[in-house]
Amino acid sequence: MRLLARCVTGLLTVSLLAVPAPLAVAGSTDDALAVVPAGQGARQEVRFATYNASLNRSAAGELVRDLGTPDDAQAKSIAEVLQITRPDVVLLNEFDYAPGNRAADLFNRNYLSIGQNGKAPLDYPYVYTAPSNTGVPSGHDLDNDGSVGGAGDALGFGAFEGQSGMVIYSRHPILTESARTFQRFLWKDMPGALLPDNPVTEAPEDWYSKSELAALPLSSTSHWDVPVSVGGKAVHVLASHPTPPVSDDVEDRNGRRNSDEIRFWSDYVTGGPDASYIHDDAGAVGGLQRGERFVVLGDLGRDPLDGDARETSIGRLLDNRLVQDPLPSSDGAGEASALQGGANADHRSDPRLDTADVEDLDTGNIRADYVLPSSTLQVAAAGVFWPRAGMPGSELTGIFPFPTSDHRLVFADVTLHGLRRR
Ligand SMILES: [Ca+2]
Ligand SMILES: [Ca+2]
Ligand SMILES: [Ca+2]
Ligand SMILES: [Ca+2]
Repeated sequence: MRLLARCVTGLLTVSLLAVPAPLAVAGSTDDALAVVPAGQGARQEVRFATYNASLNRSAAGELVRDLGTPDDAQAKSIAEVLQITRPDVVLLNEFDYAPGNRAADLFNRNYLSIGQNGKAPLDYPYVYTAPSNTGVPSGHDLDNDGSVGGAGDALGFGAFEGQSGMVIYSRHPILTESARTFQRFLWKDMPGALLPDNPVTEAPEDWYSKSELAALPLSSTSHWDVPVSVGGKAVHVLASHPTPPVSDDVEDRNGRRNSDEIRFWSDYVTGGPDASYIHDDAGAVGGLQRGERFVVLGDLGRDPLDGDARETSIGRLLDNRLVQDPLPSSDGAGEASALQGGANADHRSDPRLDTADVEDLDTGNIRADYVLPSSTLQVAAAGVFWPRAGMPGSELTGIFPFPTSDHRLVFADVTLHGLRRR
């Protein structure tokens, strides 16, 4: 059923290359063909993807209203990107949280399950979402501007509760009862936390008061460990959306929080003593057991070398020997960097690895979005959906103002041995 549906898209004709082939996603120079659905080869592969979909709205209830009918232009285009790339498990960042999974279910029903522009519909029987810290009032003056309230004083930056939350869609069963959330884990409880300093006082690390630190979570949205059962074996989806390391001053409070939010995953997957400080929202302590399989997904907001890089946590995560980096890339990102110029010209990272089309006067395009499988998983292919200008699909990525998102979908295909075909 699924393979049949995939064939009728007509785009998807290229077989996967053998491992290792992190840069060459498929044997084609055609960007549109470079994105091939997983699982068409002799072995069964599972495609994990992350996509900052910019499905956030300016007020509570707006996204539910937009998704309540099947005619929202941006949502249709986001769905089309997903119907071209066809992830088996995908995390969407910047998807407003609405209690009772309302927005998540409406997007599934009114957009993903309806073929967009002749693409085959997607069937995601399993959905996971949970509350986010974004927009939750802290009751404190966290940005030290002299007043309490507003997006900058929320537990995570946001105009209303749940703005720019997260959702996971999956073809494979989500083990919801075993999912762990770390929404309320306090930043101060991380040993060696990079707590910011108020530079006008003598005391160190005092941007936040004691009472503020007693209320301030590490997660600006949330951190989730959501196990997905693939062929009877669990793969832990480690989902987050750390605060962008911007909109602060010399105290670098967002940069420091971003860094520690990323470090959390490195400690979590290492487990043992490194993760003994971690406790989840249900009170369970510690990280993953050694040998458990996982995929880190999310807009981590940080290029390893460029933009507002802090030489700490993204490097620490990428260098963790339990993590592998399949270096997803695209021709479109390389082309965009050259065409857009500006800050891009001074970047050190390979522009083909970029995943976000950021303004080019100051930051330039960066690698912000990651799919990082555990080193115990075999990666068959990886890529970024960023077609070159004029190629099929480029109308969905576009240039500012973007028809979909300023971020691009990133995926990696992993082989799971002993997988039963569905
Ligand atoms: Ca304030
Ligand atoms: Ca100080
Ligand atoms: Ca740009
Ligand atoms: Ca770049």
